[in-house]
Amino acid sequence: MAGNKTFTMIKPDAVENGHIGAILEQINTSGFRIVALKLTQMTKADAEEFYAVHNERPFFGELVEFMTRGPIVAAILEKENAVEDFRTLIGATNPADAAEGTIRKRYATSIGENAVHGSDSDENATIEGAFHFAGREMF
Ligand code: DGI
Repeated sequence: MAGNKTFTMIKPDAVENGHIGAILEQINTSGFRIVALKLTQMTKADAEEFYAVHNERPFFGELVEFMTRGPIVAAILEKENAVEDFRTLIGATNPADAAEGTIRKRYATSIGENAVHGSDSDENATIEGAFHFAGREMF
């Protein structure tokens, strides 16, 4: 899984607010193929591991609490230049700074509850995809 794939989560806020369909539609019409997909919920241990790189940050507790409070949609996406193009599609971390038409601009509510995740490197896309999916769940 190098170069042409990325990993995403539709976060609990966007699931609660009924945006799963609209976000998947925007992902598909932007040229990404869905390789793996499921509705799941992270445990506290899952979220602490997934976001371990942030464990010294002041918002870490809040981030773990948020990401575990309800179901998420996890997906692996395929496209040329997937990681960078998907980061462009979702927009800046803080929706207030996100470009018009981006997923976070449309569906996020705050910097903490920002609707979607997108891997920040090919290496992390591989690690994060494997964290959520078994080989037989990837198509
Ligand atoms: O790669 P991103 O998701 O755009 O951003 P990141 O890797 O810097 O941070 C990961 C997540 O952590 C981000 O999507 C939301 C959360 N986060 C980042 N900065 C803040 C934050 N949450 C809160 N509450 N406050 C922050 O300043």
